Amino acid sequence: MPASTVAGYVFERLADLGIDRVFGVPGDYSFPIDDAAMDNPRLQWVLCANELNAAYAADGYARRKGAAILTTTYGVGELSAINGVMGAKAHRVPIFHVVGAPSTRIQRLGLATHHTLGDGVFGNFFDLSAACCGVSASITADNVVEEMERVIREAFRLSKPAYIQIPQDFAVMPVLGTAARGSVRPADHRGRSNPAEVKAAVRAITERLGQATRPVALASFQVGRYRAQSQLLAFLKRSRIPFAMTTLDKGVVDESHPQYLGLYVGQRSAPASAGKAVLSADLVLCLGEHIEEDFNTGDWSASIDPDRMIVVGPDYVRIGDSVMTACLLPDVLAGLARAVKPVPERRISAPRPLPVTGDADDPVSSATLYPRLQQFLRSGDILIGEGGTAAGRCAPLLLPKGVGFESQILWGSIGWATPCTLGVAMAEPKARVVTVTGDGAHQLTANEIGVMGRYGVRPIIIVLNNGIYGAEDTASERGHVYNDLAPWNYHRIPAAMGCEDWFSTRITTVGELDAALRKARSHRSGSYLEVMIPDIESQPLPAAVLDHLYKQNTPG
Ligand SMILES: Cc1ncc(C[n+]2csc(CCOP(=O)(O)OP(=O)(O)O)c2C)c(N)n1
Ligand SMILES: [Mg+2]
Repeated sequence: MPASTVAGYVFERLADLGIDRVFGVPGDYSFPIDDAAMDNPRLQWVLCANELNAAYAADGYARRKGAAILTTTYGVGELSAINGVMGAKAHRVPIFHVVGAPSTRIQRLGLATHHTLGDGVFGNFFDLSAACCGVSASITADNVVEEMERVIREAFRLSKPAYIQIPQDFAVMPVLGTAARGSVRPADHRGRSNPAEVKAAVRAITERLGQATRPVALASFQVGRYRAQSQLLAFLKRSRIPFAMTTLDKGVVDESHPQYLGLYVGQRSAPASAGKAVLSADLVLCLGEHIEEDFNTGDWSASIDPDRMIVVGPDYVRIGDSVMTACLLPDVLAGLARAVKPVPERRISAPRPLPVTGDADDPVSSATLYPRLQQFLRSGDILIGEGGTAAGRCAPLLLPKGVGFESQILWGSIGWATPCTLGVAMAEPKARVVTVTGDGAHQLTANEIGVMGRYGVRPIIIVLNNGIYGAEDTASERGHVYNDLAPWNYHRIPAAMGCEDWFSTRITTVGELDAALRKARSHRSGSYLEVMIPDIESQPLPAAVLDHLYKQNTPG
C-alpha cells in the first residue's frame, strides 16, 4: 500500500520517529492498517499472543527506544490492551496505539455489527481507550496530517501513550493535504521552556543548595523518560551531590556511580545508610518527581518532609509554596549543571554487593539465588523484575556497571515482565535480557515465549516456582486456596512453544543453579530456568508488619 493512503501515512510518520517494530494482533476492522504496517519497509510486524501481551511488549520496547507502536482491532482487541496501555501511562511510556474502526459508512447507517453491543453505537470504546492515553485522535483523510503532528507532539510532551483510531474506509483513502516529511526528533516535541522561568528555577535551586550542609538527590525514572540522562550526569559530576534511587527509579543511573548511596525505600532502604542519608538530609533534591507509593517507600515506612524537598518535575519546579512553570526537566538540569557549585564534601558509605552463600548441595532459596544473579550480571545486560516477590528482591541488588533495570512496580500488573522481555530485547538487540518472574505472574502471559522463539529473541528467563502467589500469601495469613497455582511443568514450555533450540531446565540445588547460569550465558539461543523456591519462604510477614498493613488498609 503506498504511503499516500491515510493508514500508510500514519505508519510513515511513526517510522520517522525511529520505531522499527509494530506489536499487535490483527482484526478485520484493522486490516487496512495491518496491511499498511506490513507494507512499510521500515517496520516489522510482531504478532503477539494476545493484545495485553502486545501492550506489555510495546511498553518494554518504548522504555528503551523512546516510543513504540501497538495495533489492535476495534472493541475486543483494544479493550484487551487497556491494562497494558494504562500501565504505560502510569510509567510515562509513549506508546502509539493504532486501532481500526468500522467504516464511517457502517457508522452512519447505524448497522448492528460484530465487536459492538449491537446497538448501532460506535463511540462506546473510543473514550475507554483514550482514557488510558495522554492524547487521542479520530483520524480522517483530511485531518491526518495535522492530527499526527499534534498526537506525536503531545505524546512526547506528556510522555504518555497516544490513541489513534482510524475507520477502515478512511484508512485506505488518499491523504488530503500536504504530508509532513523527514525524521521526527522526539526532543523537538517535548515542548519549549520559558528561559526566564528556567533561570529563576536554577537560581532558586542553587541558592538553596548553597545553604544546605547535607543535601542529597533522588534521581527519578522521569529523567529517563525525558531523555535527560546526560544532563543529569553532568549535574551530578559538577555538584558532587550524593544521590539515591527508589525501586521505581532503579535503572535510570548506573549504580557504579561513585556518588550512589543505594536504594531508597524509606525505613527498608538498602543499605540502611541510604535511607538515613535521605531522611536526615537538610535538602532532598528530587530530579523528576518522587512518587511516595507503598512499594516505593517500604509501605510508607517513611516520608520526606516537603519543606526539605525541591521537586524538579517534568515541566515545573516546586520549592515549598513557590512554583516555577514552563521549565522542562532537561533544561533545568542543563542549567543546574552549568551554574551549581560543589556541595560540601562528606563521606558516604558505598553500597556493596550481597555476599554469595550456600553449598552446591543446598536447595535453592532466595538467599542463595539473588546474590548469584547479582554476580552473574555483566555490562550490557538488562534485568527485568516482575511484580510480586521478584521485583522487590531484585531492587536491593547492586547492579554492576552497564547493567540496566526495568520494573513496573507502580502499576504492578503481574504478567507484565514476560512480554516486556520481548519488547526490550527487540529494542536492544545487542543486550542480553535477564528476566526474573514468579510462577503465578508467568501463568498470565507465558504464551509470549512462543513469540520470542519465532522472532529469534534470546533472553534468559528465570521462573521462580514456589507453586503459589507467594507475595499475596506473605501479606496475609497462609492457606488461602485462591493463592495455590495449577502445577505446571514450566521448563517444558519453551519446547512446546516452538523454542526447540532454547536451553531449558529445572533447578533445585545451588550447584545446578551455578551450572545452569554458566550454560545460559554461553548458550546461543534463549534460556529458560525453572528454579524451585520453597513455598515456606512466603510465610506471613512478621506480626508487627502485618499489623501495620492491617491498620492502613482497614477503616476506623
Ligand atoms: C494483573 C494482576 N492481577 C492480580 C494481581 C495481584 N497480585 C499481586 S502479586 C500476586 C502474586 C504473584 O505471585 P507469583 O508471580 O507466583 O510471585 P511470588 O510472589 O510467588 O514469587 C498477585 C496475584 C496483580 N498485581 N496484577
Ligand atoms: Mg509464586
